[in-house]
Amino acid sequence: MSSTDPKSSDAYRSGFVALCGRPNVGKSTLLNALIGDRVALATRFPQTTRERMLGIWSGEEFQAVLVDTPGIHRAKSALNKFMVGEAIKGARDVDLVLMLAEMPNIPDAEAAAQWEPGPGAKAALASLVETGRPIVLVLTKCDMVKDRDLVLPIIETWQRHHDFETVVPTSAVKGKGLDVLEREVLARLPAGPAYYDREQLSDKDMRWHASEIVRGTIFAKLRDELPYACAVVVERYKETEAGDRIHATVHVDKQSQKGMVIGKKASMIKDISSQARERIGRLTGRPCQLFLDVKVSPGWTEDPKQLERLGYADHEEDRG
Ligand SMILES: Nc1nc2c(ncn2[C@@H]2O[C@H](COP(=O)(O)OP(=O)(O)OP(=O)(O)O)[C@@H](O)[C@H]2O)c(=O)[nH]1
Ligand SMILES: [Mg+2]
Repeated sequence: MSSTDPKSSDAYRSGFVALCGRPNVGKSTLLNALIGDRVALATRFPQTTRERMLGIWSGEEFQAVLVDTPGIHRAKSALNKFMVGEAIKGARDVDLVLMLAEMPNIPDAEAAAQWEPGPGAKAALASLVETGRPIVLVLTKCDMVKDRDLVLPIIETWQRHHDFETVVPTSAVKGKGLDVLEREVLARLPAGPAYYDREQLSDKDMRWHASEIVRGTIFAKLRDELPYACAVVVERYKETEAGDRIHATVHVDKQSQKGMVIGKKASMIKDISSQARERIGRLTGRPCQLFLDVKVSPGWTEDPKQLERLGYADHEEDRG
């Protein structure tokens, strides 16, 4: 490596940065906005992210390995307990935690002065403080507030709850505040070489992304009818000259849900398949053939053995 290579230069900074917070606050959307590609599944439904995923954010002088985590919430089922466990583990060994909290939708200055974070947000903060890592508070969805003057009192209230490194108001969908966030993150990364190739965007392989894309497509089309009932397992993924051939199984909880996923004259499953195929193709840059099977796996979200079989297993990752 030559001395002009930024990877070997002393000025180069790198580290792990966790994105944590309550479900649906915009963690995955922010990760996608920072790295400039839709690698993490982000939907309007809470508890979309189920496992930790690394998004690799490389700039000219830094590489921040972003750890997308599931939302922190009071978990009941085995699946949800697994998800919250993933979130806390995601925050444990990082250089910096970004705690994301939604900018509250408040009408006026009086309401802003009286606003307090809810019990769920306070509990999420408490579990992050316990990790002992430095925490930057990121206020998300600031495009939703009409009056910018309402942001300051919210920042001040949050600061009474914890001595945050700093607080950054953002809007991932409008790209606002991301340059400030970049500076604040960069200032807190230790000097060091890149952990990953700078072209790489995530630590997961296409098999994993394909299953997430199919799950996301099902969420978008059927989520109101199919709450948390589906898991997608890619059985075979073959790359050929003509494109990728993917066989996947959609696992649902009940027989009636199988009917919904398949639809009348298989119209729903065909729709899901063609949309997912297109999105997978966009990510790989190659055409793709997708074959979906639907299987009933009763009670899978409650059964640790089935969870493991469907890919939700506790696998500790080494750093770097
Ligand atoms: N208006 C607005 N909506 C946003 C912004 N960021 C995220 N959202 C929306 O918030 C919803 C949740 O976004 P996600 O990124 O999936 O949230 P998450 O925190 O990863 O959610 P879980 O993985 O379920 O915990 C989606 O509908 C996003 O489009 C933003 O900056 N502004
Ligand atoms: Mg998410």
